Amino acid sequence: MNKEIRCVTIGLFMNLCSVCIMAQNPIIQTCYTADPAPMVHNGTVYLYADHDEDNSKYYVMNDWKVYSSTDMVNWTDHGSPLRYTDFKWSDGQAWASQCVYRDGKYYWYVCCHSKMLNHHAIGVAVSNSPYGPFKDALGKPLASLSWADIDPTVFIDDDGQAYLYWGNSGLWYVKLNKDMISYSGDIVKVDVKDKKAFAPIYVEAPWLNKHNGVYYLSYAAGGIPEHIAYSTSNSPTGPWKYQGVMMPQQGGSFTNHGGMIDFKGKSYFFYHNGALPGGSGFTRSICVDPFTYNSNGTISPFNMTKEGVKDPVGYLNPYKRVEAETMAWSEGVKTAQGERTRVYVTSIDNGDYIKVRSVNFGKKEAKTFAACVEGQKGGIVELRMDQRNGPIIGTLKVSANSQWMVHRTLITGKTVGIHDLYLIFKGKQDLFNFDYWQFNK
Ligand code: FUB
Repeated sequence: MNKEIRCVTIGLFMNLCSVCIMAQNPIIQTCYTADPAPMVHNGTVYLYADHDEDNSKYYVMNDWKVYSSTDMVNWTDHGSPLRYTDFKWSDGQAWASQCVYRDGKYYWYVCCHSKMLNHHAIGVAVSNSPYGPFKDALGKPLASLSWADIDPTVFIDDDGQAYLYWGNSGLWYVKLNKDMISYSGDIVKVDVKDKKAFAPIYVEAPWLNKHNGVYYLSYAAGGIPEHIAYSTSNSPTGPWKYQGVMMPQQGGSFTNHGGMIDFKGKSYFFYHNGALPGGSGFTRSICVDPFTYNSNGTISPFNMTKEGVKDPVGYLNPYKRVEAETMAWSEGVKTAQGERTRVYVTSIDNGDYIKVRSVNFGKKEAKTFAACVEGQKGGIVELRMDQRNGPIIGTLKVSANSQWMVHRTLITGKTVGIHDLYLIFKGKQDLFNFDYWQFNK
């Protein structure tokens, strides 16, 4: 997000501080993100996201981003391992996507604009790691019927059959082969005008998932501005039954785009809105809220919230290397990607801060704090417990113009137990770049 917009809004933000103390939404504050596609794999939630460039007045979207969390409150930025330029057939508009895991590989289905066709098409990139690098698997689009080919969603059923759904103003699906990069059978057009099956106006953003044996197809509906509606079925290909509105239109973005997961015994709905300062329909931000399925399988409508996920489903271990770009909330800072450090925190000025939640310091007091930083003008990291103005447990000095190196300081305050940790930056402007940190007992 644009730092100037942030500074203008900071006064207002401070006044709202009692409200925002527990603000958890939007979950990414370092840039604008949209069209969330969460993936649960091996105890981690990976979040594949679109990226709206700062100050955009239209869809200015060049790359896709990856984040991860194991506790649903702290999110680590893994940078942008895929850009539209990785698809030689594309000349821009890196729109909605979804990544799925199968047999040791990660398949990232995207939509972007095709030079040759002069409309969007669906492509697929593959990697051995959820963080990439990803490579265009085909060198051409996987599906390219018309301008409506956007918003791919992929679901693998318990019997191993994978389904690719997509479409704006219309909805199509096809059965993917086991290789996940080809399909068999006809592309089927779904009758979204069937009032018993779908919301009065199906628009886009389909998401297919299964919970307790029921298939849920959620989608953006109602024209613009959009709300999220859903339909259910006892089969991944319908017939569908329209069940109503899941999330009403709200939040300052004329689009919405959802993704549903179950993780560690709870259900979560990811969506986007325009809630960050400077936010709009073209500078969107991803949020997540927990929700519950009713005992009859329906979902009662729920609103977007600022609080987001109140209860973490895990703890952060401060005695292992923690990437500085792991945060529950931040103000002022941005992230960047470099060769040596991959992703790091940058654009750090006086008063900026990072909050990390649910940090488990254990039963013994921490003794030292170490951070890998690269000094620009130099400054201080104040370590505060539980609140922005909570007790200081240590202060780390970073000298100006220093190369990437590990700086250490003694911990002088009490740490035992589970705490929220605030890393508060003091100095002037452009203090340092920040790669990772770790406490020692
Ligand atoms: O992000 C670009 C487009 O906006 C997506 O493809 C749609 O779902 C809408 O969110």
